[in-house]
Amino acid sequence: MPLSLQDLNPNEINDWCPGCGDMGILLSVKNALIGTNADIHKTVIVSGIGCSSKLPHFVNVNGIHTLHGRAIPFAEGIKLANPELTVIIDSGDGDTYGIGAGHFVSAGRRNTNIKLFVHDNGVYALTKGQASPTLPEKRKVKGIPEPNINGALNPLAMAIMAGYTFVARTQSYNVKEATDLMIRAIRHNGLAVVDILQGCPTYNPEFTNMEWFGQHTKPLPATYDAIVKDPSNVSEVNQKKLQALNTLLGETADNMSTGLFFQWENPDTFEDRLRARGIQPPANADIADQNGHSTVNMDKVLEDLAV
Ligand SMILES: Cc1ncc(C[n+]2csc(CCOP(=O)(O)OP(=O)(O)O)c2C)c(N)n1
Ligand code: SF4
Ligand SMILES: [Mg+2]
Repeated sequence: MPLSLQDLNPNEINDWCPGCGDMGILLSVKNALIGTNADIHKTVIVSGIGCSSKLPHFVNVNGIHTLHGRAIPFAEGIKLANPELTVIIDSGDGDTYGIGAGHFVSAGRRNTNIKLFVHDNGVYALTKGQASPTLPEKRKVKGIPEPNINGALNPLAMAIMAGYTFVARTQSYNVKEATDLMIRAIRHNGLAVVDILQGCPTYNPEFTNMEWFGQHTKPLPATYDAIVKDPSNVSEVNQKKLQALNTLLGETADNMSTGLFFQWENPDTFEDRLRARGIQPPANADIADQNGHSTVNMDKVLEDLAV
């Protein structure tokens, strides 16, 4: 039986504020799972802490709501333990680009086949709307007494530089585009990030509503070709990265593009690198013989760990 919305959240339960963009993202995630014909027993959604990070509770797949800023290492561990799983992270901009920034950058060096869907609302919403790392300088939101004194990070330019092999942006109220990019990210063999500009009507109502996104974002031109055709051609890879960086760095906070900026089906994932060293995923290891007797030798495990 094909997967349906009914299978993924029969009661449509969530506890976000009315109009919250997280609901559009939730619908897009569910659509993307249906669109990729996901096996709900082999799908895991990982999150950190924040309003956005509640998402795993609202989808009927395996889920883990971890620590603030730590979704990426949990997700990497899950994927390496059992590469058969589809591992998706749903976390906030604060969680991913603030407290989790070190993990965000380091993940690029590994290219583990996991997917980051970042709910980018410009604020730490769960803790009452302080400025997040993507809130532009001089922008005033409800949770800060004066306009933002810090400049904003450019997370997708950071992702390109760090080594992410699929880099895209969309917005929470464009469920069609978000679903499409999520499906492509899930099908991509490698580390993918989709930054999702997200409406927070409670703490950032002025700059994250449907009308504002409609006026200040536009799809990348149809002529923009994000995909590396020959994965082994370093100069093509670099040319496509430069194209993405030029586009991202040429944007302003009031004029942003949505769509796929860069994709490189780099065959060298972190799973491949471990396999090349003869390291097998623990989930594939034999743990018992035909009679059900344990074959695990703890002495050997402890010996391997000794320094
Ligand atoms: C180690 C740690 N520091 C701080 C907090 C408090 N805290 C909880 S959620 C959050 C910010 C969440 O912001 P974001 O990731 O953007 O998610 P949003 O609520 O906007 O969806 C903070 C600072 C915490 N839970 N743990
Ligand atoms: S505070 Fe903002 S992000 Fe959190 S549930 Fe409400 S609208 Fe959504
Ligand atoms: Mg946020």
